Amino acid sequence: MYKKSIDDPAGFWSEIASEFYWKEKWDPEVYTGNLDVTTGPIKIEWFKGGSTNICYNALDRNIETGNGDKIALYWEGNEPGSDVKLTYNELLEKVCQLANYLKHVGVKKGDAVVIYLPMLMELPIAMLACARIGAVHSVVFAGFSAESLAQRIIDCKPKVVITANAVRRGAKAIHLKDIVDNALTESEKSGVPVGLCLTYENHLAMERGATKWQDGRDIWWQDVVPEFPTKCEVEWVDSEDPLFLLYTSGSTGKPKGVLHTTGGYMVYTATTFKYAFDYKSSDIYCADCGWITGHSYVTYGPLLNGATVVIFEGAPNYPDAGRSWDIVDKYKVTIFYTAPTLIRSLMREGNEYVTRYSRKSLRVLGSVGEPINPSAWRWFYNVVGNSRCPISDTWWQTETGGFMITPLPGAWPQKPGSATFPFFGVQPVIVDEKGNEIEGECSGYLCIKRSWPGAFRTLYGDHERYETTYFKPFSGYYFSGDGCSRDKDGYHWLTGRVDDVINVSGHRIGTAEVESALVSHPQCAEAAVVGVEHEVKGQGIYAFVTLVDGVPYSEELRKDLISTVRKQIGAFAAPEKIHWAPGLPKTRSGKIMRRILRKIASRQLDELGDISTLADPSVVEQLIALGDS
Ligand code: 6R9
Repeated sequence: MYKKSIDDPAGFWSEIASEFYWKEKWDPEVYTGNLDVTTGPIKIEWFKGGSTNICYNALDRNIETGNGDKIALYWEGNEPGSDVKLTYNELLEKVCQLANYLKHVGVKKGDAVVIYLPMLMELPIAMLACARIGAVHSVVFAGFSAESLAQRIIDCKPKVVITANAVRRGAKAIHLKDIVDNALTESEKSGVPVGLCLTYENHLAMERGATKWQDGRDIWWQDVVPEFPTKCEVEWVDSEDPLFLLYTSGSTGKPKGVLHTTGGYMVYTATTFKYAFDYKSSDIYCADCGWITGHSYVTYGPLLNGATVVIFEGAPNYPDAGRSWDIVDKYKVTIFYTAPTLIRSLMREGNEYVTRYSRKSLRVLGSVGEPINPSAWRWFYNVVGNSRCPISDTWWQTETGGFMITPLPGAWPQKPGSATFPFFGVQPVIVDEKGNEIEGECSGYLCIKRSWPGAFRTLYGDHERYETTYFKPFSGYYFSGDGCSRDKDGYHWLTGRVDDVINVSGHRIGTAEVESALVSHPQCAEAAVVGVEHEVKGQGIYAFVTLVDGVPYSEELRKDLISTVRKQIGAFAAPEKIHWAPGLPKTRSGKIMRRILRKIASRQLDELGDISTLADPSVVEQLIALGDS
């Protein structure tokens, strides 16, 4: 199949795409459009001219083939014992009600809708409702601060923001609606007023009476949505019409609005889900729902296959570190997809939390978000999977839409820590600094030759940045931003980001975003942020901070700086360490040498390398001396 996918991409993908419902077939003459990424302007198109609807394919199509009474979603609440389930029929009804409501308030094809919801059923419901009417959803992770949410609202100008009043995670309740209120005030000040904030009352976390309210703008979901009809006509959209935007971090301060379109994304997420997890119709699938994963492998990929999905609202260590395996036994989960950071944190708690549960339903395990270190891989394999479940270590990105390098369970021998081989249609290459492809055993920069159906099509409102960031660094290829090595057997080993992006517990954070949050503090003159190895989170944020002249260092100021970052970006981006820096190592042209800062942060002081090109080499000594303060 791999060979066919490379030799004849049009034939390979059109055969698969034909299994879906198309209102209008694509034009076979042009359907692969432009797979070519060797010459600009980059314009990737798949199944051009075809019209379809991803919500129809995920729900109606499965119902028509007799799966209406099958469970589509199980929801497990934060508190053990709180749960809800929805069949495909019920899910479709809920999606249609919301879709009808959105139409009623004037949302049309192509309009943006921002969704700021925690892991409730309403999150996939809201995405599918938008897709049904051709609206473009933009989900903002509910760990983002008001300022980050505002920035995203200002960029995509939604007609509606959908949120919940609060969420419980572990023992804490987080008042989401307050965050949205602040974001909406902010966006209005910047000339982007949002007229409607549809708020789901999550009464297990907070009663409606306690929620701050702005009459005229805020509407309770439960008061309006259930009044609408449970059937809603589908809006047929072109294959290349936008499906969603998802903002991700790059190496500058401004987040990038990654835009995915409909047809190719649909075919690709469904196919990757099916093969990389060896999906069978009897499977029960459970996933951790970070960011893009919540789109491709909680909502679209699984539902397009007619799968049963378990989503979990809470924290994996609540009430204790056995919660994940409790869920596995409760729902007889067969495929469990999670992140290395979670595996490492549970590993530290000891095996008893795992072995207390049977886990005998498990069949396939999956990992995503960052490189999985071999010791965590072995623990996941031996302890969680009882040495009998293959691990799909799936390498992919928000930009790629779906899995790019991944094992196919059972198809070839695994190596702990390697994502193994490319998925169908994907041609990874490793290039050196000059952009030359390197063959055989090697390491370098990971690029992809030619396009694949799930690829993103642009950065919203900034096609030039799309080309410069991804297609200019190594001419003729898509550049992933990751380092990679290939061993003598051809296996791929991802080595982490090579750009200014830090991966904290699988969350992508740009160093520039954290730096600009720090320097917004009136007493901070300059900041330089690097990633350091972290036992549980994979990487932690380490910030070098220069204060305004005359301001003394203090513990209070350190705390204040950290809380500035929490407030501006979100708690997940809080620096692990603030390192006072009277000066930063700069070249004569004023460029901060992060290479040196990385070495100081990780205490690899004998590997500082050449520091003679610095404008003032003595700052290095100073920084080392202050390192333990
Ligand atoms: C899906 C997702 C993308 C970055 C990517 C890489 C890292 C993701 C990985 C992995 C090694 C894996 N990454 N999966 N590294 N092995 N299996 O995480 O998307 O949030 O856009 O992050 O995550 O560094 O470039 P996104």
